[in-house]
This record gives sequence, C-alpha cells and structure tokens, in this order.
Amino acid sequence: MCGIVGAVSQRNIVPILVEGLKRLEYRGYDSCGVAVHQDGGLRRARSTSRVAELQHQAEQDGIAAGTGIAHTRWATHGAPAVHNAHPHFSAGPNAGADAVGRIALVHNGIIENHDELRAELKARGYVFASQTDTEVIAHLIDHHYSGDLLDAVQQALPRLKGAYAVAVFCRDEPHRVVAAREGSPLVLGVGESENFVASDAMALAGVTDQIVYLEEGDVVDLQLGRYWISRLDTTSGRFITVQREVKTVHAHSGAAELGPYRHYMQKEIFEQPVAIANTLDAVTGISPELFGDGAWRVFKEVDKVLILACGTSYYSGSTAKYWLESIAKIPTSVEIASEYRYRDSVPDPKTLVVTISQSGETADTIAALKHARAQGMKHTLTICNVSTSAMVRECELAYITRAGAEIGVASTKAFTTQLVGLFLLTLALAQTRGHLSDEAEARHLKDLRHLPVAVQAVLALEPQVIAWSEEFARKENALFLGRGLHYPIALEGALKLKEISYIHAEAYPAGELKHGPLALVTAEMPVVTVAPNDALLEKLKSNMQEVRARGGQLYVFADGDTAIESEAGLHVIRMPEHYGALSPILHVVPLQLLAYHTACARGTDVDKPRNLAKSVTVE
Ligand code: HGA
Repeated sequence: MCGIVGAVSQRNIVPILVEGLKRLEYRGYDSCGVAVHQDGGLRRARSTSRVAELQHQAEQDGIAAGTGIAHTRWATHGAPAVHNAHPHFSAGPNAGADAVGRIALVHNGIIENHDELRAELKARGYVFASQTDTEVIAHLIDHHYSGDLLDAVQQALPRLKGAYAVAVFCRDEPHRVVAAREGSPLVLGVGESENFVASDAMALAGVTDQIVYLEEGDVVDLQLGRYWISRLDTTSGRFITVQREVKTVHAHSGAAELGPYRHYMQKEIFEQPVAIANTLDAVTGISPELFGDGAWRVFKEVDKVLILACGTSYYSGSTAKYWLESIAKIPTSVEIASEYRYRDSVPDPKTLVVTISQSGETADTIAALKHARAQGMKHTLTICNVSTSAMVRECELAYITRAGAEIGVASTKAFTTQLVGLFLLTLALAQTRGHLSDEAEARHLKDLRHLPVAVQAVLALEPQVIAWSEEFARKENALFLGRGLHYPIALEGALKLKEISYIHAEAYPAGELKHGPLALVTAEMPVVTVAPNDALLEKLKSNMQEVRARGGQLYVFADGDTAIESEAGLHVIRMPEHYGALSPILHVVPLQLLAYHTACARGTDVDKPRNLAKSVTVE
C-alpha cells in the first residue's frame, strides 16, 4: 500500500519516479500522482487510473525536471478522487485562486489531529482543496516557511500526531527535497551526484543500491550530490545531525516476470515448493541459534509465547499455537495486533513476543510489538520475509523466510514459509525445554526436507480443483470447516476466498457447527471441509453427517487413508499423503487454488482485489 518516490538530480527524473511507482504498484492503490519543479514553479499530474495512465498524462503535459516526488495512494481520509490524490500543493493564505503553489508534498500514513490543524490553518486563511488529512501537512509547512525548507519541515513535524512518511519540495528551492518518517517506512537512496527517497528500496532497484534505512523520527535533506539526516534531540529540543550507515542492498524488482502463469498469485502458489526449500536452505539441524545470537539464553528465560499478527499471518500464528503447546509444551496465546495494542492486558516479562509479517512493515503489528515492549516484555522475535524491514530491525531475534517477493495481494507462499519458520521455532523451543529427543529431531527434519516434494504433489491436484471452482463461482456464500490444527487452515481458506472472489465465506471449528452456523446450511451452501487423517477424524465425519442430513453440499479435501468416498452431495479430492504435524502446510494449498480459480471464473482482479492493499503500512 502507499508508495512514495522522490528525487533530486540533474537529469529528468520523471521516468525514474514513474518506474519506482510501477515497482510498488502491486501493493494496491486507488490513485497516483507526480509533481516536479519545472520552469520556476510546481507542476503535477494526478490520476485515479493506473500508473501507466499517469505516465501518459505526464508525457503529454511535458512534465519533466530534475526535482520531484511521486505517490500511489490508498485512501484513508477522503474518497479516491483526483483532487484527493497526492502530491498536494500549498500556496499560502494570500496566494489567490490562480496561484500554482509553493509547497508540494506526498504522505503515507494518517494524521490523527488533522481536524484540529485544519481548523487552525483555515483560521489563518488557508484554503483546502481536498478532504485528506495529508493536506494539512502541506499548509503547515507553508505556514512555517521563510526561505529554508528543512527548517519549515522541522518546525511543522512536532505538531503532527499519528504516522507519516513524507517527501516535500518547494518552489523557491529548486534542487532540494526534504523527507521524514515517523511510523511509516522510508529509505534514502544515495546516487552519484543525485539522491532519492522511497517508501521501499524496491522502488529504487536499478537506480541505486546504496540505501540508508531511515529511523523513526529521522528527517533527511536531499540536495544534488549531498544529504544530511537530522532528528529531534529531546534533551535540547533541537534537531541535531546524525549519521546512518549506507548499506548495499540488492533490492529485487517488484516487476517479476509472470512466466507461464496468468496471475502473480498463481505463480506464487506454484513457487511454494521452492520457497519452502529456500526457507529451509540453511537449516542443518535444530538449534535456537537459527533465530540469532543469544537465542538460547532468551529461550531459556521465557515460559510463555505471545504471537502478534494480522490477517493471514494471524492464521499462521494460530496454527503455530497448536504446535507450540503440543510439541514444545509452552503456553501460547495469539492476538490480532490491532486489538492487542489497545487493550489492557497482563504483561509478563517471561514472555517471548513473536511478531509475524510478510513485509515487516505492517503498521499494527509494529505498534503491537512496541506496546508489548513498553509493558516490559523485552524478548522479541519476528518471522518475516524481508530482512531489511522495520520489524527485523526492531526485534531481538528473527527468522527470515525466503519466499521471495510476493506480488499478489492475497498471501500464499509467505503463509506457508511462515509456517515453516514457526515449526522450526517450535522445535527449537522444544529442544531448549527438554522436549525434543534426537530421534524426534531427526524425524521432524526429514519431514521438513520432504515438504517441497509433498507440496509439489498437492499442486498436481489443480485440474480437480478447477472443476470445483466452476460450481463455487456461482455461489455467494461458503462455509469452511476444520478441527484442531486445521481449524486455522479453514480460516485461511475462507479468507482467501473472500479476498479475491468476493464470495462471503466463514470458517468454523467443525464442532461448533451445531451451535449456530448449521442454520445456514441448505442445498445452496457449499461446505468446504479440511479432513486430515488425524485423531479428530471420526469427530469430523460426524460433523459432515450433520451437514449432509440438512442437504448441504460437502467439498472435502481428505487424506488418502480417511475412507471418505464421493457420493451424492459429497465431493472428495484426495490429498496425496498424510503429513502428521506438518499437514496444515499441505492442506492450505488446495484451498489457495480453490480461491484462485473461483476468482478467475468470476473474472475479478485477482492480484489486486478491490479495496485491499499489500503491506498495510497504515493503522
Ligand atoms: N491518509 C492519507 C494517506 C494515505 C496513504 O498512506 N495512502 O497511500 C490519505 O488518505 O490520502
């Protein structure tokens, strides 16, 4: 979600800005824009269409210059409309209706005190052209401007409450962009006699690999071939210059090739064997050190696990709870990050706080992590797919999944590799706590190593799933059932279906059926059932009977040896093998395929489902 790219150069940077936006496009957005310093003033193009259309518009209007900023917006305040798209301009209270503007600004995040600031600025004579919270920042900087943009930004920022990454330039200073972050990601890209900012290093792939990860509260002043980073020193109340390490980052391009696939989501589902193999690549045995230096000491100190996550990551955490309690015998709770961060909870310093995030930039999860730490829980670990992300930098320990760039908004390979990371965590905690014999370790490792082959065999079920998806595409509702370890898999299957096909889907632990949702079951209701051959199989079969007795249509993903056979109203796809504790990693794959092919049959925008965005960097 939300992309920022900015540059100060001597060459025309519009192609770089547009290309940067394209690399971030997969994250989802509803409008986009670019502004440059040209012919002594500010010029911009904005669109509620795709970045390609913005590019066309900018070319047609002859927008070309060496200093500029660009943005993809995912609206939080104000409708997705051209007048709300960034960059926003401020022209000062007495500029008059024809004034072209003095300050240009793009923003990711949310300004919580925008109402108060808007009232204040209106009273000073500022006229608002949008309904966004962002516009107050542009006017506020304009209000403080008296010839030095950095100074104006530094004066304005302490007035803002909420989260932001901003990039701004001024009509009166042609070769300067000032950017700042607090709660939203931002990097500085250092080039040869030119400098860049972006909300993700991926936007600068091919432009520069010299990256500074700006820290919370950093303000960067970019000029031609020079930059300074400053931050507020709370003791003196002044901004002081700080040094940050420049890292060489080989950021992958977001524009990965689709190859033979129709959509990135399909490609990513099929990449899972490789993603899992890569995630396990460095694992030669189980040890706490897989999670970083000092992990053994931390694992010895903790006697509880608290998992914090959102969306699909919450379901990988929910699956891990079953593993952690049954294998590592450690009490585990899983909380939705946006709930945990605001509720009164009972902190326990002997808790290992585990955050899960594909991007490592999920705003709610980062805030929940900080909340846990502020409550005295200092032991933190993240399972994350981006080694350079804020989450990895914030946590004491980490396991980096190697899923590669995930472009489709609906997460697939990030989920299964998270499960691999969480299973390794379970084994490492079990070992530290004396619950992992050498024999059990060897058995689990063997199963883990065989996983890519096992997932490949499940992917071969695609033609059978396609046949079902034709039926599903005609439905408006679906129920998903699972039990135990596979209940979170049912939840994930329902989430996938609703995200991309827009079919209303609910998941229940199968034993709950008779306590309410059975009332929904008719011949029109497809009931997807995850049926591994585990200790709960007989119970699950009884739950399936409850559905059959009410005329419901069952679609069952059954392990080979479950003796569940197809009959009228009972459709079965047989899974190639039963996989014990790791079975959820196999069982989620056909559910991903079902959602994908159902969405294709309904003709939705699979990789960019409506209203959703990738890496949710706003609260
Ligand atoms: N709150 C601002 C910016 C939202 C955002 O980060 N978009 O990418 C708005 O609604 O415009």
